Amino acid sequence: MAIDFSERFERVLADAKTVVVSTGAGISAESGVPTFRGEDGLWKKFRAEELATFEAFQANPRIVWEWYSYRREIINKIKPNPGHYAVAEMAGLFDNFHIITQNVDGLHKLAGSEDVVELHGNIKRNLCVDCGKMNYDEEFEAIPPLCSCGGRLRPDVVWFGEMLPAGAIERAFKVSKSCDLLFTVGTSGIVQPAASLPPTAKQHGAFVVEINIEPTELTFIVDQHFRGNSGEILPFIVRKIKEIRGIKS
Ligand code: BV8
Ligand code: ZN
Repeated sequence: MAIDFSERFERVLADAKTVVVSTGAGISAESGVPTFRGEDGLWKKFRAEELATFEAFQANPRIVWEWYSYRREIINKIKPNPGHYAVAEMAGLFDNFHIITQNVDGLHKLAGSEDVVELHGNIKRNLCVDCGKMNYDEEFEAIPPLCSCGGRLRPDVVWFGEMLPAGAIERAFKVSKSCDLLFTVGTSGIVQPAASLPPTAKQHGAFVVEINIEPTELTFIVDQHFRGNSGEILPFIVRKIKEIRGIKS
């Protein structure tokens, strides 16, 4: 694969101290996780408003749970792809490195990334809507499952109209404002407030790189857009960083 690095990008790769990687569903696409808006996008079969909202859960807990069980089944069978591993390796190449993800599939951690900011929660965790206790069961007798307190369990993900975990979004904006380089990978840049991270980094002087198979809502603000699969481009960029910094593989 040949991708051209602008001179400025090469200089940024050489000098950057603080780097942020912000990922969306596209980085997991090559692992077999359906994205939300692509050809096989989840939203194609289901509408977000119908399913990923607390109101939908209240009105149709069974349908919402069946949708999440369907996604959990897919996610439990798949593995990280070279893009996730490249991001995990990148962490060791810079002084300060932060991974922020909109994904709820846990694949960054599975690929070895320790410190992952999960803006929208994690599909493998369940939460009791009554007592707030976390539950990590995978199998349940009844759908929707109940907590030991009798309360209803919900997936521990952030639904539309819900606040993001306070610490997570604060940290995401803090590092986006102070980084030298931000990669936005595999996200259509539609869902807020996650979609504001790349523009925020740009406004604060960072070099912003987009990796996507098509242009997005963010393409017009980035400094460099790489068109293609993140599973191919990210390992290529890691090799380039090592070459520029004289790091042996
Ligand atoms: C909040 C968890 C406030 C659940 C998710 C009008 C204007 C602006 C904002 C709003 C508005 N109306 C409502 C809002 C707010 C709303 C929002 O942004 N709506 C959108 C639809 C406009 N946001 C919220 O509600 C958020 N909360 O704002 O609270 C508040 C304030 C006060 C008090 C109370 C509340 C909460 C949003 C979180 C929703 N939860 N997920 C679950 O997963 O089930 S969102 C879910 O969809 C994902 O987490 C992710 O964030 C989003 C999907 O986006 P992407 O990850 O970008 O995926 P997508 O499929 O779109 O794109 C994939 C990309 O990958 C594509 O570009 C494709 O080309 C690319 N790709 C594919 N393959 C590859 C690839 N790239 C590289 N390589 C490949 N191989
Ligand atoms: Zn409970």
